Parts: sequence; C-alpha cells; structure tokens
Amino acid sequence: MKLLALPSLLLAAKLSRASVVQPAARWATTTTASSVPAATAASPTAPAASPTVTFPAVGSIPRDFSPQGLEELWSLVGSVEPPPFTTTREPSLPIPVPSPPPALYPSWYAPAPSAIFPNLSLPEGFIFGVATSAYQVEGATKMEGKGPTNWDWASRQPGFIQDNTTADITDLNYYLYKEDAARAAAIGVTAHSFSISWARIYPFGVAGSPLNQEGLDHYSDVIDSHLAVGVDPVVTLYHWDTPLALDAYYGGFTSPQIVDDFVNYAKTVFQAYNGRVKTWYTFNEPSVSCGSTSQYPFNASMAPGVNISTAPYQCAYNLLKAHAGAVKAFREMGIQGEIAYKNNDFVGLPWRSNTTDDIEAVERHASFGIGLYANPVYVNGDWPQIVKDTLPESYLPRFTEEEMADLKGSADFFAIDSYASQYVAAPPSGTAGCQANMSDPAWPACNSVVLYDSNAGWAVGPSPDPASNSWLQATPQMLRGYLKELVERWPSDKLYISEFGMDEPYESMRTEMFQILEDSTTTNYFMTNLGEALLAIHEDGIPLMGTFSWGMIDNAEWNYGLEPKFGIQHVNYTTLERTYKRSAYALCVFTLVLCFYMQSLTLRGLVTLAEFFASHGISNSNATTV
Ligand code: GBH
Repeated sequence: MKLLALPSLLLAAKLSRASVVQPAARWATTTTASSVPAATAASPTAPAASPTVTFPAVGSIPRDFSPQGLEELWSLVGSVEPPPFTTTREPSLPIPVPSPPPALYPSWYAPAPSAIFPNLSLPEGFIFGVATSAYQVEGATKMEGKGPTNWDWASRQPGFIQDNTTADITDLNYYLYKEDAARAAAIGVTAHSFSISWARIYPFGVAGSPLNQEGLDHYSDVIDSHLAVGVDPVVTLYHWDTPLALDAYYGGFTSPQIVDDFVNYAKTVFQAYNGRVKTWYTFNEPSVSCGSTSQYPFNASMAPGVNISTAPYQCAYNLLKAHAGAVKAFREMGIQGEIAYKNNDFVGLPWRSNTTDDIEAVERHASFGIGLYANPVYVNGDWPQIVKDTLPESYLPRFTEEEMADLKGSADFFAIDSYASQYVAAPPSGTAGCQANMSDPAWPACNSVVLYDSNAGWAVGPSPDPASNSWLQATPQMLRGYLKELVERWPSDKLYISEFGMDEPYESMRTEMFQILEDSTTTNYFMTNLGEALLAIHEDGIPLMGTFSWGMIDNAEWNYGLEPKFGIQHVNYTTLERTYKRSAYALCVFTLVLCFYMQSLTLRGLVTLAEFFASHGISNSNATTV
C-alpha cells in the first residue's frame, strides 16, 4: 500500500491524531493482510520532530484586564492579518440557486433509491443541518474586542499548520454570516450548528474579567439572522478554542481552575440567548481537545504538576466537571431547549473477527474513545472499568460521589460526529500485555484502528483527500452497526449525527470551477450515509432525529490549514465568494428546483417527498411529483 508523501505530517502534530483516543491506524506499511499494524509507528508527537516553542511559564503573566493587558496577550500571538472589510455585509436576496447538475450515473448503475426504499419517510421534525466552528470559519481574529485563543497562537508555531496558512481571515463568516445563513436556507437546510468563541465573550476568559459586549451582540445578531431565514441556530460553547489568557494564567483545561471560568462563560451565554437557541452543546469532541493538551504546540502550557502523560486525563476530568457544571446551571436557570456535548469516535469491528484479542481491543477502543466521556454522562457517572483498570489515579483522578451525581444524566440526548467507523486490532503485545506495561507504545488505550480488512487488505471504504487519509474513509455500510452500538452502550431517547462529511480528494489541486464543484466522492458519502441512516431509523429503531453536514462551507481544517475541502460550498479565498457544490444540491430537501433534482439523483426516495413535505407542514403540489 502506498504511503502518503507528506513528511511534514510528522512535524505538524495532527491534532486529531493527537487524540488520547487511540494511537490511530497508521496507514498500512504493509499489505500483508494478517499482520497486525504497528500501533504507533512514527508518532507525530515524537519529540525529535517537534520544534520547541516559547510560551511564558504558566502563571507568570499577571491578570491585567486593561486594554494594555489584552495587547500583552496578543503579543504572544504576534501580528494578525486584518480582514479586507470590517462591517457586516447584507446579502442581496433571494440567493440565486443555479440549476442543478445532471445525474451522476446512468440509472442502470445507480437505481433511484425510491425504488429501493419505498414508502420510507423521515420522522416528523427531522433536522437537516449543516455545521461549522468559530475558529474554522469566522476570521476577524482580532476584531471587535476578541481576545487571543490557543489556536490563534498555535497556528503561528513553526511547522504546525501544514500549508502555512492561518485562520486570520478564512471564510470571514464573522462579517458574512447573514449571507451564509441565507445560502443555507436557500438549499433547504433547517439548522446550522456553529460555535461561539469564548474569547469574544470574555477576552480574558476568567470569571470576573470584563465582558465584551460587542462579542455578545455579534452572536445575538448571528442567531437572529438565522431565525429570520428559518434556520435554527444550534450553539456549541467550546469547539477547541480556549482563551489564550487561560493557558497563560493556569494551563487551560489541564487545570481545575477552568471549571468555574467555563461555567461562568456558559451562564452568560445561556442568559443572553435563552429562548432563541433550542439546541446547545457544551463541548465539541472533548477527546480531541484533551488529547491535544499533550501535543505540540499545546503542551507548552500545562498546569503545575501535570505532564504530557497525564495532561489528557487531567483535562478529561476538568472538562467533564465543566460540562456537568454548565448543564447544572442550564437546568437551574430554566433555560429552554436541550443540551448535550458532541461525541466522536466509534466502537468499531474486530479486525480479525475470530480473534479474541481484537474483540477485546474493540472494547478498549470503545472505552477510551467514547466511554471516557460518555460513561460518566450516559451510564453511571463514572469512568469505564477498562479505563480505571489501566490508568492509576495519578493519571486519572477518581470522581467523588457528588461529582458522579452531577455527571450522570447531564445530557438530554446523544450527539455523535459519525464521520467513519473502522476496524480495531490488538497491539502486537496483546491487550493484556499492553495494559500491564506503561512503556508499551500503545499504552494506555492498547488498540489500533485499521483502515483495511484482514483478509485481502481491502480498504474499509473510499479514501478522502490525502490530508485526512490517516483517519477518514467513507464507511456507510458500517453506519447502522455503529449507531446500534452507541444506543446500546450509551442509552438515550434521541440521537443526532452532529457532524459527518468528507474532504473531496485532491480538490485543492484543482483550478477549474467546473471540476471543483463536481465533488462526487463527497456526494456519494452523504447520500449513502443518509440512506443507511434512514434504514437505521426504520429497521433498527434508532431514534435519529437529525443530521448535520460538515461543513457548510470550506474552512480552516485545523493544523491542515485551508487545503482540505470539507465544504458543501466552495469558498474562493481571494474574493470570499461561495458556490454550491454538487453535494449541496444532493443534500437539499426543500427547494423546489432542487426537489426536481432529487428526482434525478440519489436523494430521491430517501424520503417519499409527499410525506416529507406533509410532515413538515409544507403543501405544494409540485412536491408530490416524485
Ligand atoms: C471534526 O472532527 C471536527 O469537529 C471538525 O472541527 C473538523 O473540521 C472535522 O471533523 C473534519 O476533520 O487520527 O486516527 O487518531 C473530526 C473527528 C476525531 C477525526 C479524532 C480524527 C482521530 C483519529 N476527528 N480523530 S486518529
């Protein structure tokens, strides 16, 4: 199997790989189907490959909440590129939606799903959402009183962002949110899941520090602008961007001090937007951000007594308490709507189905990948047993009875960023041997993800852009089993796919718009996953009530920069113009032009349109022509 030719990957610690979750499937160094892949070969975090960064010693920066104090924090970041304009742009309405593309395949090759799924409809109130996050789309990094964040700082550290871009401007959604909301509405999207940047609300992060009214007003208008076009705002409080002040003051999420500061921020936001936002998330994918605390360059700031081995687990403990505290406040304040956090990762299938150790590896993967956060919240208030059996208390603090009581039930539904589900294998030393040996390279999770089968070495599914090759594949055939495992292990009455999507292979290498917009791999990813989701609802009884496609627009993909293209809309980074890709059309559900398109492409039959429209209270005879 061909190795990726991306040597800088080794340097630029991939944030997602940095996850504590699992030492990742290395893309195979061999196709020998029966050999177990090395667990953590060439770790991107290898100290030799990580340039050193300078960050002031934790606690050495005084808590100076004056404008000069803020400038001092910004000086840690360095210069920031100013946006090309600094006022909110009013879109001209209606948004033009060009005629849809022709069918992807001849009908003998891709039969209409309506023929395959007769009379299946989506449940009433099903949400067709899109998703983004503040750092990835907003830009306007230093505008309107915002404080610097960990990512504003990290994106300037040597070798960290693979394509050397920053997110200083990215999509400039900070000034273009009205247009983005209207463009989402124009293709039938019913909700937009976005995040609020904590440092725009509290530039210094801490409770008792100055509130930035401009930031609070900004998101208020973002929310109103969505409501005005019929797109429900779904708000995440933390999508990996910590106010840099908190890293400087006490080491961010590796310090217990973060708990009160997060709850203070959460309360401010709840109060401000109560009644207008109906679905809330405290955290996005906590295992990823906690995993990154021990990774370059974020490991430059850790709380006293915390080291790179313990940081992810100290973070998990603090973050869960922050989550529980925010949810407690949410309920005490009588805030309307529902709240949860966004899970990531999957349970997976044993790589060698008849191998006990791979079956055990799946359990370890589930426990370390999802259970570390989801067991406390959805099961019993406590860490998974496998995790407790592996990690001593010096790594992973144990919860008090009171903490457990606060955690248990601290979510109203279950949200999963269900990008892919793959195989899981035991490490070469075996799960038991690995668990007992703290110096095993696969310790503590002691499993690895494998992206190809154990028989002939075939991929689990089509590959994304090479930038995401290390973890992502289109795996729709795994989705039903994946969702069943989630519901069985972490019971809830309602499930959302809070993110799913794919970066179109090689899109960044293309220059012609007609080629860029033809994102057929991504289109197939969405259509096949949605078809399986529909079957999961009907045949497996999964209480799935919404899906959120990542991303609403192309955006800054963390340490990969602007290169990978996850958007269902293209963004021209010179003009900032957005253009719908094929995948956006395929996802559309409401607009009549596009429903017409649905007759000719894969989304047709995903629902019986007449039923779908009726269940949404939309009566239009054109809608019944399918
Ligand atoms: C989401 O996370 C993010 O929420 C979003 O911001 C991002 O833009 C989007 O995905 C696309 O990447 O390297 O084998 O250790 C993606 C989920 C979870 C993917 C952790 C990588 C680690 C796998 N990520 N996962 S591995």
